[in-house]
Amino acid sequence: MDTLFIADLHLSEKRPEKLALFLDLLRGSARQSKALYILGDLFEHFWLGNDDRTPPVPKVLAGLREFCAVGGKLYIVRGNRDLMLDSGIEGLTGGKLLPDFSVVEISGKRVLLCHGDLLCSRDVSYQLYRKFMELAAIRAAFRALPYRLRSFITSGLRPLMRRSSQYKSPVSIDTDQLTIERLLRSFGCAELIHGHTHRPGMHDFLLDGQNARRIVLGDWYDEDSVLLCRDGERRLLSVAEYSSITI
Ligand SMILES: [Mn+2]
Repeated sequence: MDTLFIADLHLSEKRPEKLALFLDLLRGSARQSKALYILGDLFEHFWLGNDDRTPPVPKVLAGLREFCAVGGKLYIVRGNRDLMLDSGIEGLTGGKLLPDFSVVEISGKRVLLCHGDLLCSRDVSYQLYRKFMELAAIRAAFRALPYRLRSFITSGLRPLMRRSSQYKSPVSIDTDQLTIERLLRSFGCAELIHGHTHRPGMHDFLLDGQNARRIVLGDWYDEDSVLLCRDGERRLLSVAEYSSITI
């Protein structure tokens, strides 16, 4: 049976076609899968908390709830846009929130999953920002703010981060191979699936003399990338391609 992976959907009312495509996927071909994994950055905006009702959040939550209610297995990993996600998302969707690094077994193989931002270890300022946002006191303080203030703060974060990344070299914001190898070793995996960089691809390399593979999911801005895992097979497909082979 198929296991599906998606990431970086960046769903927004500004791209109604991608929103509709995702809701169709949940109502249609994704139901044929054993499990659906969303590896972060489901929404374009920063997640405000469990009371986040920024459009298209209500529609998307309803779609995920329906998917789970009919027996779909949903797993969510936090991305940099959904750093404020917590276990409350489980009650809102019926899915399960996974740790930032999680190991799943696919056809007997241990596969490491993550969003991908933590692999970009050379981006020191981002990693510092992320550590700061993870502090329990900061998270509690953010949650305690009124909804409108949280919305105001996070809408200011985006242009700020865009501006700061303009001054970073492409190498410094890409994934770091040594970090990847260290993580694969420590989790006892030879395969990694992640998103975040928006550069879909499959990268084969040797890890301590053994074949290893890193699969990068694409985003849903211009494309709509789905990774299909069927037994030992891995295919990066568009939603239309995936749907056509599940019929
Ligand atoms: Mn990301």
